[in-house]
Amino acid sequence: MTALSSLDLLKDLEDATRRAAEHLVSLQAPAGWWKGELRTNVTMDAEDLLLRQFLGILHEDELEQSARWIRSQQRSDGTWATYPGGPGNLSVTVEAYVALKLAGDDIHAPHMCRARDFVLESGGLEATRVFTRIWLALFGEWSWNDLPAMPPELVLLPSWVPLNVYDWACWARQTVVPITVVASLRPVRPLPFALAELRVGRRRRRRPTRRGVVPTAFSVLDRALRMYDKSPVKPGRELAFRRAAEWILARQESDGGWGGIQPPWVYSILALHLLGYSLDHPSLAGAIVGLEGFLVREQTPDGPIRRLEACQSPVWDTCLALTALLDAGYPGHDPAVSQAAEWLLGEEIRVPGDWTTRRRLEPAGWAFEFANDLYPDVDDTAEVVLALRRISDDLVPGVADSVRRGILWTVGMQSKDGGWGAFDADNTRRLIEQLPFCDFGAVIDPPSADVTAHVVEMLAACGLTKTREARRGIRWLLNAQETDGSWFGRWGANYVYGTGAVVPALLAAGMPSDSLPIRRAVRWLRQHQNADGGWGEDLRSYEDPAWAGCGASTPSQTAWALLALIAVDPDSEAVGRGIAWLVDNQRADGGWDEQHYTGTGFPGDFYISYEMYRFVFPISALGRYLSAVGGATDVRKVATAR
Ligand code: R04
Repeated sequence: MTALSSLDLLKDLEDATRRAAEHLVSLQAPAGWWKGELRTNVTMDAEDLLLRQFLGILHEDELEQSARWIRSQQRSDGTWATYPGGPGNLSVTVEAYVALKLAGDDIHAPHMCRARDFVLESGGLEATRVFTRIWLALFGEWSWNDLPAMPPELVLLPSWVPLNVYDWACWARQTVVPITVVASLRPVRPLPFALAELRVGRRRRRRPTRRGVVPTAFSVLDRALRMYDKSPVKPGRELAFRRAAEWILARQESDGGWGGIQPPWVYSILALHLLGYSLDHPSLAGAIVGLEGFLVREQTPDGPIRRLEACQSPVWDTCLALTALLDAGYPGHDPAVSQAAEWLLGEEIRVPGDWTTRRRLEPAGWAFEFANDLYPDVDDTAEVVLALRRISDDLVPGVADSVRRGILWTVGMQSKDGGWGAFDADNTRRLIEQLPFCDFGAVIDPPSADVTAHVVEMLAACGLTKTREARRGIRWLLNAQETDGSWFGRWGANYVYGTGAVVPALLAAGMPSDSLPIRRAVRWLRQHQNADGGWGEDLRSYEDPAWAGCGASTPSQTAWALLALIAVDPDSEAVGRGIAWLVDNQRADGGWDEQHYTGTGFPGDFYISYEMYRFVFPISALGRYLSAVGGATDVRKVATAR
């Protein structure tokens, strides 16, 4: 007997699923896409103000509205964090403090004193990350001499030389090229104030000093490069600047940005400006105007606020929403479904990008954002194919061809070890991580369990389980299972995300549900089900193993665990309690609330809240559960309960 065997409960469940799907459809844009807000942390807003201040284009109302948002995100202990409920973060707090000081906040006001106390207690400006100190250097509050060497000649290295830009993850590559230009031009434009009150007067290492051959060699190299920087004659530097400018300009996208993400966008603007491009130059003007598209504006009782998205997720949100509606039984001819499919077809990428450095393939696939044609990614492509393959080519002509091209591209992007990274193949050279410059975030893009699982699930769904590529992917996944039975989540939090991705993939690929890897994974998931029936995993799990699988229940994480357990045994008691959690925590309008961030940008350093996760994954879980237990096959037809 399951918790939901009675007819009444089944009806409630069908009703909940229908209301959730209708709520999701109500959020669809007329053009067919979905896009939830992507939230990160206030460094986005602080850096936006600092960029505008540096360029001399900061308007009073922008300053006031961003400052209002930044103030609203400060916690009672005076700190800002990289995610709600997370520990105070020194670099985020310093950037927020500087932005508020720029907005005119009195440094003797209680909120500024509390922030400053935390900064000083945590090692002051001297202990912030390299990116923060670059911003300070731009305003003369940090010496360019006291930053790691970042020579622009980097862009001249051919792709077989270690440390060349194609050894860097695409997001780091697009950030580091413009930064080398900025850091070698060493501009200083003083703020109307100093930041002496944030200094402790001595350097404290952020990370323990690294020992060994490579760190020693790199610190020697760093010193040599800094001496070169000081020498009056630098042959090659002009060529490097020219090449860097060409490299940057060639990668500007139609929305005016770079890679669809804030850091390359902001540093490319700075680099072009410092290389002498005027703010009216079409590239620069387009870049600055384009940033407006990433602004979220909101009216609050305290007045209007503006905040900046680090990135926008329309393709990702749309393929997940499409899958959710299909899981709830929406047919291909439903307008919400067909419009989403048609929009996705139009987003297919048919031009080569930086991924061609490592793989010669016919251009295909999908990127995450509206405009990021040079960086399609494997994760989006796998999820788009998983959704589109369920749409008949008669209904949406062209689907079959796009799906076929997407599969070929994805298969071609497999890394040598059998797994898949997000944006590149074989982007695994750990050497870069040891550079003194690299003290923040992931700088390489090696295969991960979550991306590899999505690809394996896609190959299985397309009948390609028996291919050599799929078999190697499966073997990679089995190898990556943790000793406790879970899988690590690179792009979602955390082991619940990884395990929730891998289990359905392995089952789709024919792994028996009573095989050892699946039984171990199921046991791990059951062990981490909360007493309330849901699942949650705090982002602290990335730094403290005690938090693995533990945290307050959230809709998206509950759904991830359920997607795995439903695929194994929909009649289990754990599934019944998880489904009940989703139903009990649904809002009257059919949606769910989610305070916690459940997306991962960089483990340990950068986290993301995807607004749509709380809506799409519960619908998939409810829909798949319904069809597994013999409920409605098309929830649109379910009558309103009671
Ligand atoms: C959820 C899985 C789909 N896919 C994840 C891709 C997400 C988009 O990729 C990125 C988003 C990012 N944001 N910010 C950064 C970033 C990088 C991504 C970022 C980049 C450089 C620096 C700091 C932040 F790759 Br420095 C929002 C696989």
